[in-house]
Amino acid sequence: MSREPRRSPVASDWIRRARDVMPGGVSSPVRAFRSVGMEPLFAARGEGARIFNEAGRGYLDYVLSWGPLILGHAAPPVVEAVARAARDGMSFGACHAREVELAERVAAWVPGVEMVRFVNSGTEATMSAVRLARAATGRDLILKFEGCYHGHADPFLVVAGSGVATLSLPDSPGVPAVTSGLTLAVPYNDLEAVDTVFAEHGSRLGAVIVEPVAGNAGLIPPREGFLEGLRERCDRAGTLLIFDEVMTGFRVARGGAQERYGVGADLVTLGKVLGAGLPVAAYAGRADLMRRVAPEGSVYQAGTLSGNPLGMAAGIAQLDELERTDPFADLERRAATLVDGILAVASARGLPACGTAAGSMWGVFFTEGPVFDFEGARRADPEFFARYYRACFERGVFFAPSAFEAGFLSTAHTDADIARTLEVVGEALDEAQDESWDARPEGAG
Ligand code: KE4
Repeated sequence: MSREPRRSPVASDWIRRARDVMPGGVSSPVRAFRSVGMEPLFAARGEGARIFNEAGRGYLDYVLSWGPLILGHAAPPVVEAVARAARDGMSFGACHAREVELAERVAAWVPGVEMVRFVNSGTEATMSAVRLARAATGRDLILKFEGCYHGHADPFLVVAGSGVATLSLPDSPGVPAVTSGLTLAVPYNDLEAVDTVFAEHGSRLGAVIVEPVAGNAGLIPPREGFLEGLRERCDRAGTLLIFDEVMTGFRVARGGAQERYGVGADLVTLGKVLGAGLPVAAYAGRADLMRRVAPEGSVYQAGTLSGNPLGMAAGIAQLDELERTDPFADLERRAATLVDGILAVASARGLPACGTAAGSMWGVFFTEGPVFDFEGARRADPEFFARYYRACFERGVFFAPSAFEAGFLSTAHTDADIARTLEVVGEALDEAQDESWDARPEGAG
């Protein structure tokens, strides 16, 4: 379905106008392309595996709205379901069938989930899950992992990944020390450090929250025994284990990381794929925990647009299409082909690189491997990445504009798309080795 690109001011005019009325010209920091020293992409539309700018130029898209678009842009089943739902009304502020139908699907797909509460963002999901865990245990301390990102709620902006790492921000101003002081952080994959925390604070530890596959420091998979080790330690101390599956849910396996690694969490947070591009997220888990949430229990959490009928329709359509087509094995194969191809292209040029795929999430670091934690991820040269990134973008491949993000793949990406991407990566690596080339164009914000 090709349409004439809409006539509009060139991107630089949009960027100027955006920066006049929005901080950094963006609605979310990592979209600003700052760490790669470029003017940001201004998207006009998406179609399948491609995103198009205002001038109508298409880019092979491996960001996919930071994960939600597992079927690609404007997937017909999703678009048709949302259009149908919209004709019945945009929001009810009342119970409706579609939220029940999506909650039933989540309970059927995600191991250990008996009850679900919908919210509007991953941040809401994680902050609510932590509040629930603190209420259920009567304990205030939480443990997170360096480089993991659980959204921008105060408790999580401690050595966070994603945009916080991308912009090399200190732990965010505005978060009171009394709050961040309740959050402990240790290196990802480091069970010895976890043991130290439990030894010193175990009786006060309400929750351990972890990305079961870390996707906000590049992609860092759990080492053998890491997730199992967290489960054992939480059980021994009476601490709740929260899997933040906002990114991994419905992507690293049909049932997410719990299914992929065979480790059960007490609570899981979900988002991204769950909403198919609309603002839908959820926290979920055992009934004995979830029944503590108001109005059944006293843990308060609420939301004007939670369970929004359009978001529910999008989520149902996307999950039903995944159910019908079961693309998970094929997606993992393609993601592995992409990663292996990038590593081969780097190796052929004598460049250090390591990386892997987990389902249709993937990541490559241009540094000697393996990378097990955030410190390892930060060994890669950011200026090299910025030169490489710009060269890929100029050749029509849109990766996440940060070394501290995971890549994604959709069912719309073809083998030919991946082959083309590998050609581009080779040319970009050649160009990026020319250190004389300035990665920061004039006027980059
Ligand atoms: P949101 O509040 O952005 O919907 O979700 C927060 C969140 C929670 N947990 C995990 C594991 C996440 O990856 C995220 C958000 N992911 C980032 C990208 N890595 C969102 C992109 C952005 O901030 O613009």
